[in-house]
Amino acid sequence: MYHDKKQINKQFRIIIFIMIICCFLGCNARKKDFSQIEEEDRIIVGFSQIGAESAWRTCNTRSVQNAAADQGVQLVYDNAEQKQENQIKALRSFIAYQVDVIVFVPIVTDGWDNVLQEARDAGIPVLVTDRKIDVVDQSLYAGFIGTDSLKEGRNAGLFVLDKFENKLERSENTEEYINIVELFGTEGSSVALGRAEGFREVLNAHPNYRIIYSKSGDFLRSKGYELAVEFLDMYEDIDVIFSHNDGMTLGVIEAMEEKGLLPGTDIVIVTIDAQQAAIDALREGKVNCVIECNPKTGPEIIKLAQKLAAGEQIPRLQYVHEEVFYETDELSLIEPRGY
Ligand code: GYE
Repeated sequence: MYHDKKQINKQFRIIIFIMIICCFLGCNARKKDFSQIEEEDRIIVGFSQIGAESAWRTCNTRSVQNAAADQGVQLVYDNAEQKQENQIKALRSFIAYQVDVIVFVPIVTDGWDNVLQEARDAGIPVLVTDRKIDVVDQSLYAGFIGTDSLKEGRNAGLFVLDKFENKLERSENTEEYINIVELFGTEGSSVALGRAEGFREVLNAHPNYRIIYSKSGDFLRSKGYELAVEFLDMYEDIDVIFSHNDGMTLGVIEAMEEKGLLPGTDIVIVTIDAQQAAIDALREGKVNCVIECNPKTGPEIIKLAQKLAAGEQIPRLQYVHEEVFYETDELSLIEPRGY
């Protein structure tokens, strides 16, 4: 009986698969990874990734793809090219295809309630990773695994306090301010909101620290460069740049050097991700603090997806291990980053 049901289910999936292919071929949809024909009894995971905007992101994607291959899990991957509407389309195609589990990186926190309700109605468990979501009914997803952006922001604030406390203590002038520029990540993303909140939580207790400029560079190097050109023209007395990711920081360094400024010396820079280029900049004295945001979550993600496919419970909230790299550390000991 069970085998007949499974056979019917498989036939149904193949019919759906053919219909989806015809649909996508017909409407010239974005490339999707439905190319692999379902193999008997392999878990099928639909993975909706937001894009390829940074070295962090491409490493994260590679980590999930490699882990799925290592575990014999069939991964149906979709690159949303930075658009939430593409993610929602992908989730709906995963539901139509009746994947066993959905794993997705929500580009922003809001707007997921309806599609997650559809996934639940279809009996498909959902694992949220990297960025968090705000939904009315928390049971619409099984759990979250990713990085603690609030802690990343706090660590950035603590570094800035430590870096400038002596300067302020020596100063007679109680009106002396530490002027901070913030390069914000993607508007509405939980990681940018968390980093900003954690940073402010630490500095709000110290009135001599003020954020004089904060704009979104969308985690993109090109926008980091554009914003740097703007704020370096606007302000002469910037003490600190707090950048939500290394990609934007690399754009800032480029703009500063074009103006003859010394990044890491003329202006202190604290940045998040810890991609190799940022560690190299730390070693060159071009940035002063690099906060790790670990993209290599693939093995843990696939392990959790396998649990969900087996009908098991998973932790609601799981943070991955992260470090902070300071200019005063023994930097030769940092392992190659791999991204
Ligand atoms: O910091 C950035 C990427 O969501 C933690 O997104 C991720 C962030 C990361 O583009 O480089």
